[in-house]
Amino acid sequence: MKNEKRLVMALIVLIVMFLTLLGASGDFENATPPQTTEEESVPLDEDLIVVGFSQLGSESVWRATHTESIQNALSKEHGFFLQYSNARQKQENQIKAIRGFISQRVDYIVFAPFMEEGWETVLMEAKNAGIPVILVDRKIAGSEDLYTTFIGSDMEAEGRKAGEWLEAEESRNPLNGDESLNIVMLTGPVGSTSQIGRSKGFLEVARKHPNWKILAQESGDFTVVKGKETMEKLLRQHEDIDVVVSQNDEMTFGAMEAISEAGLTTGIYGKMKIISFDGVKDALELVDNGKINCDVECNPLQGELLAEVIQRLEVGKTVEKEYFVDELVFTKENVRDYLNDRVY
Ligand code: GZL
Repeated sequence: MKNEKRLVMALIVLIVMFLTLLGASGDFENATPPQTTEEESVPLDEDLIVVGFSQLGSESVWRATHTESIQNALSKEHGFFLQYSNARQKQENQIKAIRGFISQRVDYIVFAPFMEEGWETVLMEAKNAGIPVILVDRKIAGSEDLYTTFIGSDMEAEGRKAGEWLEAEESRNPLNGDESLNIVMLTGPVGSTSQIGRSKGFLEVARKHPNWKILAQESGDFTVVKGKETMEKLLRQHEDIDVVVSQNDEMTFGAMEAISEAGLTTGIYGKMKIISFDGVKDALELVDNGKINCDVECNPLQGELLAEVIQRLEVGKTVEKEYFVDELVFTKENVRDYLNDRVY
């Protein structure tokens, strides 16, 4: 079966190359294989497992680490041929890449869905082509039959952890009387699993505290620039913000710039408490120096687990429907135990 696949793939590549050399007119843009990190054709080596990987973008240190983790684990040395495509945070680019993988009859399709909605049609095409689909990092809405397994974070649990930290913090430093705790949330792109899960988890805890006032929930697109812009806007709209819940470290860096430029302070000894997500090294250093109060880890190192799961599928073993990576909560009390080992 795999030899047939290889021959078909090799034929596709040869036809495209031949027509390109002939200077054929017409739009082969959609026919050519998706962007790969190298321009080599798909291998004829029947032992390599061919994986098409559509990564949603390269918007954060977290995302770059996630990509690198998968590229390192699914290397030729480990028995894989990885076709990598960067969708630059556009769902239509992911759908195009997945169709490209289907036309090349890869062995597996792996993708980190930018948004939860909108995948039914293309994943039905993959299913009809008999190509297993594995989700990494984020989930999709719709039927679980559309994918074989999910490897990533429990985003709702991450949101709950953030709320539980704030509960504990408030019990350590109770507010005067019925004073309200004014909270703003910088979210990821609305409709992404990270935004949906983290918001849901945090708000579940917040609903137990009538004095917690959620003043605003606005997307900062998971980027430094947009995080700063959004925080500048919130500072203009709200005078007395006590807590900033920022759904990734990149937005936190931008928000802290805006807060500092407004002449305000953050952290253990500051005006505003900062709760962040991801736990990249630069953020953990800010936890260590007291500028960020709490950082809820989101673990991007998913490549090795992905490789293990694919190897299980290769020999016909069953796999779980979802695999959650291990994650911690970092505060000044424990961050020193992890800071030196943080490589991203
Ligand atoms: C979380 C991941 C998020 C990170 C951000 O699993 O989807 O996307 O928290 C990244 O840093 O941009």
